[in-house]
Amino acid sequence: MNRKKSDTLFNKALGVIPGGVNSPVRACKAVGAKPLFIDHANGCMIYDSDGNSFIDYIGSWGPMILGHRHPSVIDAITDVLKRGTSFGAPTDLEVKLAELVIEAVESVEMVRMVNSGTEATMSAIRLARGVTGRDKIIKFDGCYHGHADALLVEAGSGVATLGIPGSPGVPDSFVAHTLSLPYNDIDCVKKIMEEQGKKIACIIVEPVAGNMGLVPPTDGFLEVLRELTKKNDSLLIFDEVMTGFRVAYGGAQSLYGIIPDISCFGKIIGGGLPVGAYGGRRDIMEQIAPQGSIYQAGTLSGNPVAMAAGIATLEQVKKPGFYEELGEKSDRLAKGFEKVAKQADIEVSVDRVGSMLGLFFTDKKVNDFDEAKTSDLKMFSAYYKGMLEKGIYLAPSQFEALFVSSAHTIEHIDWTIKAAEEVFGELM
Ligand code: KE4
Repeated sequence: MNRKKSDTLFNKALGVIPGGVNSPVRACKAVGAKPLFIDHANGCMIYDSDGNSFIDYIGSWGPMILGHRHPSVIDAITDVLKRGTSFGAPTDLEVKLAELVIEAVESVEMVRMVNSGTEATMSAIRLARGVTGRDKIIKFDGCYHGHADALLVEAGSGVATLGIPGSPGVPDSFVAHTLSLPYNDIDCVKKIMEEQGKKIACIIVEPVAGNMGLVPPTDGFLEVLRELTKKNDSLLIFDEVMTGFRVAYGGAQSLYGIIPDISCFGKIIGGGLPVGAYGGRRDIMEQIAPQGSIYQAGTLSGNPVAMAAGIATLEQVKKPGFYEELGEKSDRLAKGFEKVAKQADIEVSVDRVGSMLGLFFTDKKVNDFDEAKTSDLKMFSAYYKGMLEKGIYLAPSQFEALFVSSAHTIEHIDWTIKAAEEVFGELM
């Protein structure tokens, strides 16, 4: 594959941006590759600076559930630009997006817009600590909630990808109150909550983990978190930055029938522009400044251009049948991967929740981070590179998920399965 322009751009980028990228996982270090520089995208296709084209399963790491440049999103952005780009004052658009989120997610009675998933979870943690007057928090190994200091403990995604234990620059005192437990380990959570429950401000969890690869919750796990937080007057925070409006219109909480106290959102609600949000019960959210005393702020929070993109996106995904059709395509892909791997006698564990897919090179079901880390990372790298050569753009890390959009057609799905069949054949 000709990648001359990407390599030239990467060399330039390396001189002016740390690692040549503005987010670590994009550097493709984990798979021993260099990043392609993207020129443009349309629908489910992405085109690099050398004119190579790919079927895109990263989708900007989740936001592009409609595919790239969906006409309704582009129109909405174009229209709002006639009004301006940022006022630092309330607009009708942020009220509209808030109403859409509240209408979609049963547990959310009020919502605050921020500019990233990191801001959303960081603010949710501060809110939980402020409301409960407690300091300790529980997260789970392999879950990634953004790069706020208190949450960079045993994190997934880029932290796991790069094998960074936590991160230098985070004082021990900043994570002294953070307990990280094995995901899906009900007995461990029960034990810790029995011992320390009354000191725990909140449990924050990815209801479907997407940052250690895709790891769904095992039966009863989320229910136990809900029960134990209620029993101890702790708050349950669902980090739905990735799963929100991805796995269902009401998020993972609607799939599993759990009502968390606070939910975090991002990605899809911004339609490709920088948006995060956190929301929940009115009595909790009313404690956020300026209504309450728990502080959180942001110059560009509720930015009208970003709100317009988010509104246009949610108005599309709420249409009847959207998630059913997306699920059918995603199921076809998951089953296709399993079939061609089996034909090539390659051990893979494929999982799917909605249009989030995961593929581990292992013969066992992956239920937590330790198990995810035992999968064959070398095999993953070879698979990643092989698929890229065949025009399939996958996340350059075993510890990420794969996203199907409504712009992917059956032909794109079948083309991808064919590519996997060839790659698995070559791998053997
Ligand atoms: P951002 O600050 O990157 O918008 O969101 C942080 C975040 C919070 N919670 C969950 C469940 C997330 O998945 C994320 C961010 N996801 C990663 C991909 N796994 C973003 C990609 C990147 O870091 O470049």
